[in-house]
Amino acid sequence: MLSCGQKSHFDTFGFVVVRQAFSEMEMNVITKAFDNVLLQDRDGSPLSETGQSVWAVVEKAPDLIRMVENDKVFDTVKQILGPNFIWAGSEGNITSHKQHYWHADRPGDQEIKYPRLKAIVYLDKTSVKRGALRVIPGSHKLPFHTDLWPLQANHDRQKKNPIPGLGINSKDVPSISLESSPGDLVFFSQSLFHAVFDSFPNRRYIALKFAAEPSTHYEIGSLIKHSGYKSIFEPHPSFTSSKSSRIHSMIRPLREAKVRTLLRTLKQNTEEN
Ligand SMILES: O=C(O)CCC(=O)C(=O)O
Repeated sequence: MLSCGQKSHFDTFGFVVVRQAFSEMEMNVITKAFDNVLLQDRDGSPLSETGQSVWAVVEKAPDLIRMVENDKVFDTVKQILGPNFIWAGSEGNITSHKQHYWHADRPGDQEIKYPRLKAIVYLDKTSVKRGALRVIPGSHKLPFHTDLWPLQANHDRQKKNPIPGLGINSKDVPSISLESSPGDLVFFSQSLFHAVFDSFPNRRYIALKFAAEPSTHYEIGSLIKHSGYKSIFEPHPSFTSSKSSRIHSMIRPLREAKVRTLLRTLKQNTEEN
């Protein structure tokens, strides 16, 4: 559970860090499960120089699924997104790049209206000088979000320094670094601008993604656009066969959204014919 102060911090600045949400013992279990899933995914081969990304990493290991059911994750997400929040997938990453330029995961003023949340657990220590996630506080809100559009354009296309339209280098953009030790949980709005600089090889992290219950066709469309129809509407068998009421509560609204989408398509097709 977030305190009132932490919740206000999230609402105002777009992120909150829960320190030592997981104990050392829990982190040992999580790290071992993560390493196993990624090793299996590359068929036991050595890690490539370009790192590795695995979608639905959490869904592939019971020890990782337990993270999502944990109060520190589940209750916090519920506080931020509301009781009917949905599961929007997970990623396991071992990064090799030195930097990841400024971007919002769900950029644009329309996207801001639909709350989506990322929770990251870094499995290796990061610091200001060594690969910590940087964020621009308050950039999940309008009009600041659109004022920062040159950052998104630079991420999507040129990757230039200085940044066209802002005239400063990426590393000099005013921001704060969210240093992290294993066990910390970093929550941030997917509309928030974030970046990584001075990273190191084999930096490992697990990202859990959540969204408020979709209530409009735009929101359903956005989920499909960003996550893919299959990964949104066809949850992993480990989730559909789970005995956990928490896991089911996160995928149930998706089933309802899928039915609404199919009915709408059917109606459109009928009207066209
Ligand atoms: O590499 C990281 O720490 C965060 C990656 C990132 O930018 C993202 O998850 O969108």
